[in-house]
Amino acid sequence: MMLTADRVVHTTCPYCGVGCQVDLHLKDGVIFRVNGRFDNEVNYGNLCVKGRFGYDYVHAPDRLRQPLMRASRHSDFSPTTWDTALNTIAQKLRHARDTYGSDSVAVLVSAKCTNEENYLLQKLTRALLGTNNVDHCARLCHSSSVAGLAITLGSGAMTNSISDIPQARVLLVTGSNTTEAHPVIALQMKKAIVQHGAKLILIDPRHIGLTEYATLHLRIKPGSDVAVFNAMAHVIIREGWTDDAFIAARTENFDALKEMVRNWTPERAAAIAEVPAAQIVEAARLYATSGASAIFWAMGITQHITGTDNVKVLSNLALLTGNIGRPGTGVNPLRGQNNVQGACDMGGLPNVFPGYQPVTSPEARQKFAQAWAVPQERLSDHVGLTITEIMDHALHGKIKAIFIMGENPMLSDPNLNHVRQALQAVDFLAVQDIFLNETAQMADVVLPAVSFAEKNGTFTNTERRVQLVRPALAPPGQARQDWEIITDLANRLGAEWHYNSAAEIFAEMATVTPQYAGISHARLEDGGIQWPCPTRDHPGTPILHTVTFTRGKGLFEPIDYLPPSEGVDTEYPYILSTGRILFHWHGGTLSRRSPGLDVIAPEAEVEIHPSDAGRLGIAPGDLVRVSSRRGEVVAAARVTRRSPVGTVFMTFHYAEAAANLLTIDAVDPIAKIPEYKVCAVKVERVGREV
Ligand SMILES: Nc1nc2c(c(=O)[nH]1)N[C@H]1C(S)=C(S)[C@@H](COP(=O)(O)OP(=O)(O)OC[C@H]3O[C@@H](n4cnc5c(=O)[nH]c(N)nc54)[C@H](O)[C@@H]3O)O[C@H]1N2
Ligand SMILES: Nc1nc2c(c(=O)[nH]1)N[C@H]1C(S)=C(S)[C@@H](COP(=O)(O)OP(=O)(O)OC[C@H]3O[C@@H](n4cnc5c(=O)[nH]c(N)nc54)[C@H](O)[C@@H]3O)O[C@H]1N2
Ligand code: SF4
Ligand SMILES: [Mo]
Repeated sequence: MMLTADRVVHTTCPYCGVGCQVDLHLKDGVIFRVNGRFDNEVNYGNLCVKGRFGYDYVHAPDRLRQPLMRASRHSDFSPTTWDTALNTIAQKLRHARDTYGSDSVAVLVSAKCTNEENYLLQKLTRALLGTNNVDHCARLCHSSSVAGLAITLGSGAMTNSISDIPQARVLLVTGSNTTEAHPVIALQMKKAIVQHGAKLILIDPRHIGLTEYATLHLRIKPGSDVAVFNAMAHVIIREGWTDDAFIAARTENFDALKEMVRNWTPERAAAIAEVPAAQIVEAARLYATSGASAIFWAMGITQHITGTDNVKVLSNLALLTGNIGRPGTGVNPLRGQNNVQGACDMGGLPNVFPGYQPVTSPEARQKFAQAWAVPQERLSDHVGLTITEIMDHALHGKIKAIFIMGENPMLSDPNLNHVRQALQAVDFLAVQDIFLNETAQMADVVLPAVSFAEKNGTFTNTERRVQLVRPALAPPGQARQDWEIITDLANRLGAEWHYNSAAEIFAEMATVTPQYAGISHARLEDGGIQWPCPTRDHPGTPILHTVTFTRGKGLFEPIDYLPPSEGVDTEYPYILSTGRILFHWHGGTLSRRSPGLDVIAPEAEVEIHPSDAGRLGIAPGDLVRVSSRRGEVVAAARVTRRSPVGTVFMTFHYAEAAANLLTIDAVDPIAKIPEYKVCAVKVERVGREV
């Protein structure tokens, strides 16, 4: 029987940075069907399995419905009133600020929350707590893309649009398992290849979905990217495949790059990356000579101690060949969370106000002090701490209180035993979430917020497109809008904020954020707009850097190769690589509460190559213990050629076999992103699954 909907609500998918437009079909207050919308240039009617079947979490019986508090970390949570919960948080934050100084407090904003919510929470942190200790999961994700591209081009976002992908002649996809992590973008890639004859160069250690579509797949050793891309630059210069007019007109520092890559022969890189030199030459030829080549990357590039370096060497390739600023080209970091682009744009980072205006700039501080009606001395003039630094400082007693909105470091940060100690060490931890996630379970106070389906606001997708989120349901129990909670807390910290709606918050944000200046909720009713959008009549910007770069000239950065922080040895002889599968989302808080998804991938697996499995006496389905210098987990063996010999792969989707107990907290020196993609482990068979 076909159900007829009481109501259909047009909104934005809450999972990934593609930002698919969906219609939620509601019957008796339940989302019973979800369709992709055709009236946009993001998903053209398509959705992936999460966007179509991943919504049960909204109706989950264990949604947070009332504020929770406990007397001590050893006692159980009890329900409390909003008044008591918010007064307690305000009192504890004020106490830490006034006793130990503003920089003893840290706040995590949320890439799952709206622009409006993130704008308000960073404003609270800066204007009322007086610290720049505000960060979020972008640190763990594309901080190296933002840092690397800010240096080479002047701005760190995806340069081109999703709709532009079929115009590329060559796609260079590296460190992105696009079919599983950005499935609807992968459809555009397949369209370019299958319908328009584009060629795909895939550079990735693992055999992934896109391998079937690749002209060339370089299965490089994890962590060898700089060597490979330097060698491609070497070949491009040696063979005269450079775009000399572009280099002369639009770039600087070419001679230094030329000098650096002179000795990076394909043979030298081949020895490090363990791929044939001829493949590197062929990749360079295809990329440089197509006329329109676009680069796409994600975590395989960014999550290394050389993450920023990896991004810079990719940027070098685009600048060498003039593959930027035109349709079908560009440097395209595929952003992960639904609103991680927006959370960065809103200043949810320790070094910048909204719109990437540096906290160290006196002019910027003056501007924001005026806009926020606070004395300029209140706004801290130094860069705050990153997530990874916040945890270190907590452990050493320098961070006393942490407020976390919509993030789950107890599953997503590296080296979880260290994170647990850090969160246990703080005097006060408050969490604002829609579930009692692993981090909330350690908190003193937990505030119930509402999900995307119960709220109004905007998300900014990976191609910088700002899109509306519209409410379909009433909040469960006493749960409140994230922006209302933040406003209420701000007022208990001494502010006098009077916001009546998300649209009003957006309007204030747009006055201080140049990229968003021309956008309003009213304009977005007709469809998303890509920033920069400086004025009310500006149509938005589908391609960045068409005439000049944000920094003026594009900067070549000569970079040398460095190996990963932890090499394998006789005790820990395998490389552990971690990442994602199609059906689950990060720590599983949302996707594992959606039976339609969980039933397909119910348990943690360790991908291991048949020759390694054979040597270790492991059969498919056996339980294996994976251990590193930091911890151990037990999961089922999946014997497969997907991962190369010597590398095992795990997802971090399963709390009961949390991969981040194993990962290393070594970070990139500039972006401070952890090296999730390489650490050393040992693997042992522990028995047979029952
Ligand atoms: N289903 C699903 N989709 C998601 C998410 C999710 O949890 N589940 N999360 C979202 C988020 S926040 C993000 S950031 C994105 C991430 O999207 P991806 O980065 O595509 O996801 P990962 O699984 O981390 O895949 C990284 C890829 O890098 C490769 N790789 C590993 N090491 C190296 C290396 O040293 N060099 C190179 N060149 N490649 C390497 C891996 O083999 C893998 O193919 O996905 C988003 N989409
Ligand atoms: N080993 C390993 N670890 C990794 C990675 C990896 O590749 N390997 N990738 C890293 C990357 S790229 C990322 S982005 C991080 C992701 O790390 P997290 O951001 O910590 O992961 P999520 O599980 O998405 O957490 C989101 C939280 O937001 C809550 N939430 C959802 N909607 C709302 C809302 O509307 N309001 C509020 N208040 N809360 C809400 C959810 O319940 C959940 O608790 O993980 C990182 N960790
Ligand atoms: S591709 Fe991303 S935005 Fe689109 S339906 Fe899937 S999870 Fe949602
Ligand atoms: Mo991410």
